[in-house]
Amino acid sequence: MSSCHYPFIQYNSGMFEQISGRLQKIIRNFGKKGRLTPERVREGLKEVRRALIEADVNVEVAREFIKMVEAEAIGEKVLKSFTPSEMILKIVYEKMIELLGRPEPLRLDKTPSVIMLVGLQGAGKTTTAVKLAGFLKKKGRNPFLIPADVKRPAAFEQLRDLAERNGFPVFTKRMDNAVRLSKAALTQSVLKRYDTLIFDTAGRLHIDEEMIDEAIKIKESVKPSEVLLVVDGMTGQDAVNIAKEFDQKIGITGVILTKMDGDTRGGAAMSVRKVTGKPIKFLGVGEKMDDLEEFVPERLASRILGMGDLATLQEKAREAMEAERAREFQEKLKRAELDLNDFLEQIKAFKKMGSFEQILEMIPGGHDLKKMMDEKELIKTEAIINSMTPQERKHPEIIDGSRKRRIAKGSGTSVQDVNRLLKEYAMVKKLMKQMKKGRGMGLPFMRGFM
Ligand SMILES: Nc1nc2c(ncn2[C@@H]2O[C@H](COP(=O)(O)OP(=O)(O)O)[C@@H](O)[C@H]2O)c(=O)[nH]1
Ligand SMILES: [Mg+2]
Repeated sequence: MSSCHYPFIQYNSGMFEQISGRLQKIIRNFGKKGRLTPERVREGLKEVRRALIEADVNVEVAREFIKMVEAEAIGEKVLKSFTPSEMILKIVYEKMIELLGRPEPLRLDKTPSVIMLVGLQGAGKTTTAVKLAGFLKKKGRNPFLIPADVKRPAAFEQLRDLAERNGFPVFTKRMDNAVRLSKAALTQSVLKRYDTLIFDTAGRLHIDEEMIDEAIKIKESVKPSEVLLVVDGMTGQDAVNIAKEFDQKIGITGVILTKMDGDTRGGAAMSVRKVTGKPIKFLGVGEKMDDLEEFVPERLASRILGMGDLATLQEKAREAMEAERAREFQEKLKRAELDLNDFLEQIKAFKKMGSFEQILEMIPGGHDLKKMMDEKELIKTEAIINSMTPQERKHPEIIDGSRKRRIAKGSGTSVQDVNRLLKEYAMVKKLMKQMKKGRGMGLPFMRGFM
């Protein structure tokens, strides 16, 4: 396989510009030649860590992230067809995805389901409420917007105007008590058959008791399926601290990071899941109604790294690993020293290589080999081999009738099963011999891999 120097293409401008520029440079510095020695890994990762801290990633999170990447990079099987920088890029990308956390879809489990938006003033709650209504509408739901900020008439008008401009129903009754208003809205939604309610609650410039108390009361009375914190993604660690505090005081189910289209450094996005344990659900990426994205960790990680299509890189790594494993197997075949211990291991390795199965279909005896990879067969094979003595595993030819009965009994299988396994093993052994003599079929399927 030829080297697949991965093109370092800057693909996203604006968003995460600073952090992605830094990371690209550091990763490129791992170089195109040589091996990823532990020293080289540690040296480079020190810089990655510095870049993360500069991007306002939580210090603990940065430390842990580096530890994860380091463990993998040092333990990683060196892929000969990959340059050190490609290898590091692949690992950083995968660990970044892990750090961002698995996406958790909106929970809409009741009729009506209630989504409550909380957050500080200016975070983007009202805008996000209307964006969410649009998102839900596209999913075939029938959303209803509720302005639950009774103190500020402007807040009420802002939501009503935005909702009406976009054609979404909105609760227009004015009341001076947020809890009573919430209950009234809930009643109306049942009458009008709205299936998803979005509550836009009051925010403050800072977290204060009054706001928290009101949010808790609304939460208790409307029993939301989701309490989503809307937080300005540009504020880095502040965003994370706000999330922590809201979660402790009110209890949130997820986070929406807004203003990700701006010059955000990425710290909030990279830290919030790890620090709060709460999933990122959406990203706000602009002021327009369509500027709301469902959180997809792969996409966000690619943006933070400033490179497109990292999935292709992963695919290439997977292929290279398969090829190298196949090469190892070929070496063993050449030496014709495959015993029953290796046999089991090899069948398992084969099984992991999806593409291998098609190739097996094309070689004589390959079909039987493929059958052995069946999950049930594998369990049986393993049980049978485990019931053999080490001596029997190395020299299966000593297994006679009485030994077969003992092995069958010990493994909970039948003598026929034991016979079949021995036959399959003999077949593989024969393939090996042909291979060693350098004639016969010469395992053409292997050549395809090399
Ligand atoms: N660029 C950008 N601006 C946003 C985003 N979300 C909200 N805004 C803007 O942020 C400001 C405050 O939003 P608003 O919804 O009123 O915040 P609220 O006080 O939490 O309700 C408004 O000018 C919005 O247009 C976003 O994702 N990107
Ligand atoms: Mg508002």
